[in-house]
Amino acid sequence: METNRRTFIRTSAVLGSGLIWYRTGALSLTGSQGFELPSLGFAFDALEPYIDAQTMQIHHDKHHLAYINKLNEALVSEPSLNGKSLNDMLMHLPDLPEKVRTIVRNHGGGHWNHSFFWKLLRTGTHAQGKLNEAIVRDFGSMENLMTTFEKSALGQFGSGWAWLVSDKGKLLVRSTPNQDNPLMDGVQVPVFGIDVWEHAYYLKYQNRRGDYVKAFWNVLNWDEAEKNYLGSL
Ligand code: MN3
Repeated sequence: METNRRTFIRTSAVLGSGLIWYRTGALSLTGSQGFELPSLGFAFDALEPYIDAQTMQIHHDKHHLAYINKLNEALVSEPSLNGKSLNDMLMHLPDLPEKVRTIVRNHGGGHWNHSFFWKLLRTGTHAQGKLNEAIVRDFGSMENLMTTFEKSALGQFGSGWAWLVSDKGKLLVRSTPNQDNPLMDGVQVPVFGIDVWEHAYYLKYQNRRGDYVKAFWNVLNWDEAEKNYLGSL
């Protein structure tokens, strides 16, 4: 009995210090020692009725956090990666030690993609500026971009993401499976993307991924997309 209790206390102490270690680690996306869940930046119900509050809460507080925890757990065993940025690791996956490569790809990819995605969600913005000009130049019209993007999001079999990417300023639509992202190819810069895992829409839209993708246009933060595009030039 006493032994069990002592074991319990010791285990709690270890878990406790682990939590402190995560909390005091480097900031999200800028270091590999304890990545942290970034704040969503808006209320869970801010995107209603297009994306419901319960989906946002579970998606951010449970799914995104789980990617971060798994990533941190794996990196504890690989101190050679201390101080490397997540971008750097994702852009050079083949250079990573094999024992953490898949975890960084899946869970580091998950952390990057979701951190990117939250900033791209806001109602009431409109396409303008250089990005809007480039969309008309490369797709002919906004309608054509939307159709192409929706097709890509619907055509991604199973879980994944659809993206608008900039390849040195030229815009392209593509999709990636699982938590892969365009950084992993090392050339293209994501301008915006949509999470088409079922956890992103199933509570509200069930099997109707197409309705969710169409609703996305109402919550896409074009100001953030413009920033991403300008950063790619
Ligand atoms: Mn997701």
